[in-house]
Amino acid sequence: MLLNTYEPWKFAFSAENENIKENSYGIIGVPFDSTTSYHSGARLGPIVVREASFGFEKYNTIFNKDLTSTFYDFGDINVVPGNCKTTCDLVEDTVKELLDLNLKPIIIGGEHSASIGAIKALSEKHERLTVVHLDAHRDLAFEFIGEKYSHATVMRRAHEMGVNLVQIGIRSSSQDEEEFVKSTYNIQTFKNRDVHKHMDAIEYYLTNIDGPIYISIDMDVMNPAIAPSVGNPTPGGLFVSEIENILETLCRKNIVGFDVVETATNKLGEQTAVVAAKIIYDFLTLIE
Ligand SMILES: [Mn+2]
Repeated sequence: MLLNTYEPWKFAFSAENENIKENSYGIIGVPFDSTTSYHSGARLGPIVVREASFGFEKYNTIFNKDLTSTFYDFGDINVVPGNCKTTCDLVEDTVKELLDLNLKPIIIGGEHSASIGAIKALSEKHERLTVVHLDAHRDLAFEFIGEKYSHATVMRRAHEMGVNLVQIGIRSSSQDEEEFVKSTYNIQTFKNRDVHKHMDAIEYYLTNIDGPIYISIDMDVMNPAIAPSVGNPTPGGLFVSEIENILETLCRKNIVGFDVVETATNKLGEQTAVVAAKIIYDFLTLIE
């Protein structure tokens, strides 16, 4: 048990939180959606994703591999509804607790702002951190409706921390965001059509990333037919096999943190939660 968390449910295949093995992974949920601007409900993401995780077999047929990695589920953070900055700080504190235990964080959202605290903690621990960000949106606004801390400003805050960004699946952005990308040297973009047409080039690029990597997956990167219950559903989008290819490539690298955010449903068995659980399950299968 970490400070600031409680345990409503644990992800399938997670180990008991005792005799913690170093260099493994720790799951925390962030049941928060106070800056959501369209479809609300991401605060229930952690519980429905964990519930969906029990639908998978220990043997992962796609990768011909058993899920043998050790990981712990420390439950959900005691978020502060209505206060994004304080919640981001709590996520940062809790991720630092995980890092002190020599565990790498896996975060289940909750709105995308959950990533801000995690990336802050990791960017202070690791030099030359690269954030691989899968999303329909760039999330690079300096402010969103007057707020600096929001689901729509996540990657701008991360960029201010000095990280390199690789954005994959982008299909919606503002002109200001595009200008910002042009004005910087360390944001690489693979738009939605690149994923469908040039996956080899993306895999080659990811294989050659130097240094530690944080992976942030906004569920709205998926095609909305596959994952409709997200904060901002956006037509187009990735298919499950494309996520599998990207994860398989990235998991050969030095992954220091991982999040799957923006699952917004209160319905057990709803497909967005099932797909989010599968992405986490695949990640846990692929890492050693
Ligand atoms: Mn998004």
